[in-house]
Amino acid sequence: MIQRVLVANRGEIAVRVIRACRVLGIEAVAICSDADQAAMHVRLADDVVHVGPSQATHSYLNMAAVVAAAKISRCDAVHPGYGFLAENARFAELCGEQGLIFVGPEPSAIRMMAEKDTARTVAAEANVPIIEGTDAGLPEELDLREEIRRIGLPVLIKAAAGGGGRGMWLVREETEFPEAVRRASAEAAAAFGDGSVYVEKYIGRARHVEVQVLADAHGNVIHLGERDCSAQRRHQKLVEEAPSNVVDEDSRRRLCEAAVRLTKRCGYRGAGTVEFLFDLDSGKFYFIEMNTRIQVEHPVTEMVTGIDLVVEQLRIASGEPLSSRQEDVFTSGHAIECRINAEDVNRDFAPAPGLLTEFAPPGGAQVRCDTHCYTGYEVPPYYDSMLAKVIVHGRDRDDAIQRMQAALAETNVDGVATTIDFHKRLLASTDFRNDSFDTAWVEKVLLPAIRIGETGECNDEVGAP
Ligand code: MV4
Repeated sequence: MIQRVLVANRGEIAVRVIRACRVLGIEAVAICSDADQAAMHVRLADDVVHVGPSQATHSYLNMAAVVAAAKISRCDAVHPGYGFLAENARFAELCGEQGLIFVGPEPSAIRMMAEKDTARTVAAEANVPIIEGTDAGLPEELDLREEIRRIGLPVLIKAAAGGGGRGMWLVREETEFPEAVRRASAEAAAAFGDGSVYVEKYIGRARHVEVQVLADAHGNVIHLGERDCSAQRRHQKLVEEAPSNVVDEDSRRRLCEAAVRLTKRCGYRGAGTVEFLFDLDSGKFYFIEMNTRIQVEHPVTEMVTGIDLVVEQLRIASGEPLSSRQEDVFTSGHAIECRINAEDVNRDFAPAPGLLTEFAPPGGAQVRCDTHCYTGYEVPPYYDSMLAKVIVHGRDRDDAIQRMQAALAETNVDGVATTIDFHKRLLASTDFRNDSFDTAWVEKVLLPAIRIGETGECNDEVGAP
């Protein structure tokens, strides 16, 4: 078993990983930058190593400093959390070279899924539905006119090195197409150092549905059901839930089995997430990406399955078999997570760092709050603006919504602007309550309605019940 873990992250996920270490009797060593010396993850850890100045590029993203911190503090493993170095194949490799266990998949699997065109090919090989489209290449290699006639407009041009919504271009007219591919390729080359692009049919009305998977080092792969993360703004998720009530039983089974096939095909180990678009017009689902890390929204899956995903990650990395077989995994009820960010919704969600003069998280039955914040904590301007995740579990979706409303009503954060009021509006809206929205809804419907509400031109309850 792993004895001592370097937690190569900060904020709530560092706290989350330290807690999982405690459960397993593993020692946890924190890293910190200048700005984080009084941070919660530093206080909770058994030991701490300072890795550099406040700017993440010089501290949490400094691979040599992070690996050195693990060696100096006599750790035998490194947990990367999410963000920062979590999906950096070179970092995973470096850990291995230094005799450290990287809590995550092999560098080869990280790489395979980071290249979106390769991921698409591997998915197709695993008989996982992919969106009608082309292989990747440079503009001159793509036989454009024929491909586009086959696929049908509109199409999305995607950068092979993109992902998470970066490097995508929508094309509606055939005449725009050749020039759009050249421009997309040039921009991809500038942004990612790789000009390869591929083309997919554009799915206009969809939900973002993703499947949580776990794979151990003994060839066992299971899924823990799906999450729905369709409430997003500019590819930043705001609310996530489990399960997705728009997916019927038959689609759910095929979706989850497809995720397991892809996981096996890429030789995966650890916790991972297979993302799909669920086309609301056809009722079909299609693979889009695989995330090779623990995700922000993992707690909704924990709430409905009762499985501690970070404990599972550490057990898998220690060479232990999965603690559950597929036939022993059951989901019950419905879970919702709201991300509470220090952002000013009225200023286009601009980050709002500063002193938390009050931080009162919610509590009570079936309420969980994952956070690193406390009253008197100063939110630094250098990192992600997420303060807390409020997660509730209810007997069904309506019950979960009610519990989330109660939880947010008692949450009190003062000193900085937060997204709490935004979440209250979202939970009160008819569209959300009816589960009748898509991935564009927050930007196209909810936020415009909230903005008009603020100038007094419209009732501030969006589609009031
Ligand atoms: C798409 C799409 C429509 N058609 N691909 C965005 C992030 C990346 N993972 C893939 N994304 C999309 N790919 C085709 N062929 C629409 C999106 C998309 C999206 C996907 C999931 C959640 C939110 C989204 C918001 C805008 C666009």
